[in-house]
Amino acid sequence: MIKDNKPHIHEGIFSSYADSRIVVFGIPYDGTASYRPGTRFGPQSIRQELGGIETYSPYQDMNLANHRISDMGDMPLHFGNIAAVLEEMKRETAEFLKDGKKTVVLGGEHLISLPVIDAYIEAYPGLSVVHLDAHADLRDEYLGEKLSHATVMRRVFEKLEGEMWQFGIRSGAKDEFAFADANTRMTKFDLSGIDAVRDTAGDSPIYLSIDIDVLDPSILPGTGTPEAGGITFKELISGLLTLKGLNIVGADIVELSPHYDQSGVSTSVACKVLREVLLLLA
Ligand SMILES: [Mn+2]
Repeated sequence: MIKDNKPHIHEGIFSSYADSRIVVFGIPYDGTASYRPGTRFGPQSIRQELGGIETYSPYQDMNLANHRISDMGDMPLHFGNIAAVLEEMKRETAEFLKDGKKTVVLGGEHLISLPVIDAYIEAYPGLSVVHLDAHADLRDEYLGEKLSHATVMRRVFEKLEGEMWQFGIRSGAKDEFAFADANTRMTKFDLSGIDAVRDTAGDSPIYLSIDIDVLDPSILPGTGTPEAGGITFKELISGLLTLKGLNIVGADIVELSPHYDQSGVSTSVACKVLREVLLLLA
C-alpha cells in the first residue's frame, strides 16, 4: 500500500500521512492511450515543478502550507491486464478513504478516474461527479474496448447514483452528445452553468474530475489529445471558485503529458491548477 510510503516533501506540502486531511498521490498509467502516450510522466513532472510556484493563492487567500496535506508518491503499476490494474487503483484509493482522507489524484490518462470514483461511490452514497474536459468520454466502447480513456465517464455514469455534471465539452461522437442529452447535465464549450451545481448540491458529496485538456491548447499544449476552442485559465479558476464551500470529497487532475510541451509551461499550469484544487478541498 502506498499509504505506507514515506511522504514526498514539497514547499507547502509536508504533512505526515497520519496528520494529513488531504492526500495527493500519482497514478502514472497511460495503458489505453489511443493517440499519443506520455501521461505516465505527468505526476513526476508536476512534483519537479511544484516548488516553482507560490504556495499562497491570491484567488482564495489561502496558503498550502497552512493545511494538512501529504504527498504519498506514485502507485506502483503492473502494466498488462487492464481490469486487474484498475482493481489495484480502487484498492489503494479505498485505503485512503477508510482512513478518513480526501484524495487528489494525479494522472495518468483519464481511465484512472474510474476505479478511484468507484471507491468513492462505495464510501459516499449519493456521490455526484463534476467532470471538466474537452471530451465527452461517454462512448460505450472504443476500439472494441469497454475500458478506455474514451469510455470512462460512461462507465462512471453506470455506477453513479448522484448527478453527472459535464463542462467544457467540445469533442465527441454524435451518439455521446445524444447520450448526454438524455442522461447527464452537460454544458458544451465552457463552464457557464456551473452555478447550477452550487445551487443544487447542498451538502451532498461531490467528486471533481479535471481533464486538463479542458484548457485551450494555447494554454496547455502538453496533453495527448489537444482540442482547439478551450477555456482560459481564468475561466477555469472562476469555475472552480464557484464550487467553493460545497462538499467536495475528492478530485483528480489527469491527462498532462509533459513531453509534448518543450517549454514546460503546461506542467507549471497544471501545478497551479493543483494548488487551487487542494485549497478548494481544504
Ligand atoms: Mn479529454
